[in-house]
Amino acid sequence: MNLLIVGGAGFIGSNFIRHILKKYPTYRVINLDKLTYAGNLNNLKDIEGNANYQFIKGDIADERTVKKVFRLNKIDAVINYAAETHVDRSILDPSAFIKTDILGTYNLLEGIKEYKIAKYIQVSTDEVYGSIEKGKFTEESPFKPNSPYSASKAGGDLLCRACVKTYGLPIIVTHACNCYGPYQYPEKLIPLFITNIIENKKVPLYGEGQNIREWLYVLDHGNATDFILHKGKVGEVYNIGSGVEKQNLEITHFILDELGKDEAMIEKIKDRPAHDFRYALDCTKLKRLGWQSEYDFPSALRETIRWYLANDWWWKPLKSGGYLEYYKKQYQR
Ligand code: NAD
Ligand code: TDX
Repeated sequence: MNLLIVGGAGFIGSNFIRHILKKYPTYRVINLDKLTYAGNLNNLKDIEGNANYQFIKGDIADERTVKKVFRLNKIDAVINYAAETHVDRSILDPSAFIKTDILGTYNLLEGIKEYKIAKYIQVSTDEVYGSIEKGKFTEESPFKPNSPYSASKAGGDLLCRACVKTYGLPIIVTHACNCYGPYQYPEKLIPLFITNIIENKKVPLYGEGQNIREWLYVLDHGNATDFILHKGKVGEVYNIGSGVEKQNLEITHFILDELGKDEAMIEKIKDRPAHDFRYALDCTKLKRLGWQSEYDFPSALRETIRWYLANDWWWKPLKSGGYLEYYKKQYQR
């Protein structure tokens, strides 16, 4: 199979490419990525020389770039990981989110229509459903996005829905919960807190740290996407979750304990605007199809902490740009 992976130099996409090349030695992977601040060829250093792997630098918001990739390559399936993904950045400057997550998705959909691609997976998030105090979101839950990030993702997802209904395009949309694991940019909760503590810096916890997220190991996200690529039904939507719900404060204590530090390292800061209280996914549909998660939370988070301890060559340069300090200042009490 010839796979076009879009946004494969980021966190989830790079872990997925590694998984695919290892599990399916006959598959060929093209990785189309703009290499934004979050795209990093160091994420794929170990497979650079693999004969079945090719990297193309390009922006999906540019129609000509996308058309050229479809025209010049034989592609059986497309998986779209490319997005601007950080909620805090979307609050400070939404423009790139609109361009990539909506217009970029549109350009890819035009490509699969014109070149009659057999399968397209739109990798999306639980955040499009909004926040839920009790119970879980199903695939039928309405979209109620609260941040410019989730609104942009919802826009891309709705274009997918429209293309299924209007043109019968072979699209599957997935909504996953929060992921963690190796190669996650150190701006998201788990890698930011691990690397700050390793550097003996305080960790900026929004509000009282009561907000709840459902946490999925990145390799489980990869297993699920692999499963959906081969067994998922086109035109369908699938939630991908773990059932593991944790308050941010619990996550913070877990990391502090593992790294031998105490709560003196926590700095409670002003809350994120429109901070969603809780996300939780009902994954009955995907489980009925036969998928189940393989990794348990404490072991996988411990493994993640060990990875960041062993790989400061990877994350130290990413923390030196000053951007993290800049946007944290916007939230100070
Ligand atoms: P990431 O920010 O680590 O990586 C995004 C990648 O997309 C980067 O390599 C970047 O260079 C690339 N990209 C951005 N704009 C582009 C453009 N215009 N053209 C081409 N490439 C571009 O993101 P991630 O955490 O790996 O998330 C991947 C996908 O999964 C996203 O669509 C995100 O919404 C979704 N998702 C993420 C999570 C999570 O917890 N991280 C959970 C659910 C869903
Ligand atoms: O410094 C911080 N302090 C803090 O308290 C950061 C970065 C986060 N938080 C809180 C906010 C959230 O309640 O931790 C929780 C997780 O925050 P993020 O890591 O920013 O993730 P979230 O906002 O939940 O969105 C993530 O999950 C779904 C990803 O960034 C999205 O790309 C994905 O779609």
